Amino acid sequence: MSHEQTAHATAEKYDFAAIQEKWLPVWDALKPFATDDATDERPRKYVLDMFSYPSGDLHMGHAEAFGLCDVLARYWRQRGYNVLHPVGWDSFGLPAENAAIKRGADPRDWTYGNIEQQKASFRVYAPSFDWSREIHTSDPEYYQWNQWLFLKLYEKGLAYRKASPVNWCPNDQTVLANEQVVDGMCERCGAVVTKRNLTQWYFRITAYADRLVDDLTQLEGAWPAKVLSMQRNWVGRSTGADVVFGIEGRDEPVTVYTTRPDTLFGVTYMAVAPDSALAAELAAGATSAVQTEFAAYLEKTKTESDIDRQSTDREKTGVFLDRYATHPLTGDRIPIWAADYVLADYGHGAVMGVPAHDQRDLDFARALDLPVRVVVAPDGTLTDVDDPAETGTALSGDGLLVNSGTFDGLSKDEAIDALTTALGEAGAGETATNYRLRDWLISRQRYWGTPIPIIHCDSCGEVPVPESQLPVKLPAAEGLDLRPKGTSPLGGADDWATVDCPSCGGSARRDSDTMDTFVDSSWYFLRFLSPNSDEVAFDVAEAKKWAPVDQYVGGVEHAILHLLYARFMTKVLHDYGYVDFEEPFTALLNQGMVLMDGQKMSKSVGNLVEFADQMHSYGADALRVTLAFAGPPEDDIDWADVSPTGSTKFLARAWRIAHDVSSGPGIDVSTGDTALRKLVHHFLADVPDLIESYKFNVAVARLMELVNVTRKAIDKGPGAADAAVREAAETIAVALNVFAPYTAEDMWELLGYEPTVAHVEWRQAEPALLVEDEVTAVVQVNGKVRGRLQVSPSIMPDELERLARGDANVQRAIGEAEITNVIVRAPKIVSIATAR
Ligand code: ANZ
Ligand code: ZN
Repeated sequence: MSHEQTAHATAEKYDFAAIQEKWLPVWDALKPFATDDATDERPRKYVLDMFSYPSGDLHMGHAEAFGLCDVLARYWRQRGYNVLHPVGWDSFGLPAENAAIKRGADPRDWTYGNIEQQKASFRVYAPSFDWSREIHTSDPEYYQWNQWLFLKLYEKGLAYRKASPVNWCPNDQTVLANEQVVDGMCERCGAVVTKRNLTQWYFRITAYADRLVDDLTQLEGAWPAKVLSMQRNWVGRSTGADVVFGIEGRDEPVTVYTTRPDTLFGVTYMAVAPDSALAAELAAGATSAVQTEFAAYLEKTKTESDIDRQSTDREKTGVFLDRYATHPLTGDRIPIWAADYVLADYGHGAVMGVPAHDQRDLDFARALDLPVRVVVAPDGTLTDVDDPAETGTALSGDGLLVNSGTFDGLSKDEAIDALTTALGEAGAGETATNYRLRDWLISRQRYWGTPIPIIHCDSCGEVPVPESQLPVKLPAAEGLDLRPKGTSPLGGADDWATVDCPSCGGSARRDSDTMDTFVDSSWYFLRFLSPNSDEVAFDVAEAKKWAPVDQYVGGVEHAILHLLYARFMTKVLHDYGYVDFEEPFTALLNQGMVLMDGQKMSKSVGNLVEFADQMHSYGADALRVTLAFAGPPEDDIDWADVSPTGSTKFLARAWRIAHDVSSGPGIDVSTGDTALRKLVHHFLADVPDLIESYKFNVAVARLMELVNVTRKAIDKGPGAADAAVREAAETIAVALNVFAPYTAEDMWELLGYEPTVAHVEWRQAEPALLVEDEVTAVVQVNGKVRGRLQVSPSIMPDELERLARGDANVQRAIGEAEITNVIVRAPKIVSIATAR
């Protein structure tokens, strides 16, 4: 038997299930990731996964997100930081309610049952959570602080109620925020979304629009560029001008918003949103025939979503209102139309129609036979212009002004300034900024959410529930009709809804709406800092210590909504003086998705990979290593392309090394084999950068290399007793802790130490061991040695040639002669031939 065979035959078998069973109770007792030591002086880091929704057991998406985030949490601990890595559940929301309706159960039972299941799975998967900080948003201990926050916003006029047309899902029978309407359909159920006029609660996020855009510069480089641009686009800030048009037969003028005041001379009509107050008023002043036509058009418009109305491949329609505006500079008569492509709640709900230069306007003008007037010509002359009226393509590009009186010849940018100034002088306009962002609609007519802490009193109106009376607890679900019907189920809980007015003592009713669950998740990262406080939402001093979140990890599906709301709430809390920062998440990693056979996993497609099955077959460590090794974390992972079996083999190899090491702890490592030590110390030096730049897959590859070389050192020499082998094995155990905590812990024990390896600090690389060996490269010119260079053995040919040509002796030898040939054999020889 060879030496190699002996070693293997005597090694025990790597048994992931036994290792898991062995360490779980030890960790339960040890609570290695608790962060309750107030005297801990180490620098802090707050590492957070996006909030988990308890929709069932954990799935592969959770495995990836939580596995990768845990790499960072465990890593930073080993770098000497006091790391806060909490976990909680975003446990209010429609799915619980819908499931409860389907099964006639209480949403509570469904929700808390799922939480228990996910907790049990998390325990085994073993992210390094501080379990003592667990929170559930559906606990009154949590949601009372949503109510408190609501009152804070209310106090500042940032929470308010108004009647307006809102997105309505006829299937879920509930309102939806703009963000929850995707391509005109309900994000949750896919039903076509319609509009309803309802009185709803809003948070005035538009008051923060500028800061929500401007502060993105703080996140440049630390958040994915794509997310930054999605945030920017969602706020949709544009600048242009407000232009005031007089209206014949009306005292008040009408203001329109345009991004192109330079096209003012090209206006051939004005269009107003049919569902605006202005349209109704203008129509009311027209003939009865117009009124009838308008009324029918308005009814039709009301059934259309904003997306439909703005869709470019839809025939444009409108109703001429038989009214006229007056052009602010030329005095021309401008016909006024009602057109559904104009939205009531953007800008001023009215546009100046410039068909020659705006495609929507051109489509409208062509459909309704209105004139098209070119006022910006690419070459500054009308002669070569393709007439948009004929081509059907608007001229939206740059050019010089024509047909524009004294402004002719100006460039687009010059004209924007000049016309805005002229309008200002005429008292008919000024520079204006507009935002696509709307206020955040937060009320829902559903049961399973935070009750809005407002009481409606006939004499006093809206009365906030006094803070001392919080929480306003949800009434029991039993006996309530939870089915969606357009009014909140809470209204049916009469005992609950009927209260004395806190202000006059008279009989009053509670607001029966509940809050959008995005309110819950807009500040939860602060609750983790004082999860059990019944005095405050979060302790300001704790927030000073821990917040903002240093590293946030989650899916790109939250690139807009959740992040925008959390950023908004942070700014509100900042302005209140509760936190001293304005951005909640300093760095963001968006992990990709776990696919199967190139597709999103789903039961209906039949390609579902179950987390529980994978855990059963391979265990937590192999799963975590597989996910980390699969590729850059931002990319999607196709489960068909990865090999958990390969990961298991790697882990077994690593584990056996610890088993084979025959020296004891504390051996003088400086006596170890130099070649192996160099590899270990290069590893120690390089891997931190790899992990900090999210190159987890490369870090795992380096770990695999280290395991292979160490195995060779054991089997082929210098042997299992060499000090470098122990140093390598310990390094593997410590590094493996970030990817495969069970295997690492077991190795650590085999190496003669106490748990837990998770607390062992990353070792410093010794600079002396990082110095690369050098070799001498010879440079010949026409066969004679003219230079010698000290270079790295792994130097690339290009680099070697560059160094050779730069050498002073070599240059002297070449002189003015022309180089005819260069042969490079890296790292040893460069041979240069010249014409003589
Ligand atoms: C005239 C014009 C000429 C326009 C031109 C554009 C190009 P953004 O960039 O998205 O902010 N608009 C203004 N209010 C509107 C409303 N309520 N519904 C639909 N469209 C509206 O869009 C600003 C432009 O959208 C404005 O500039 C206006 O059309 C249109 F060559 O005015 B523009
Ligand atoms: Zn009252």
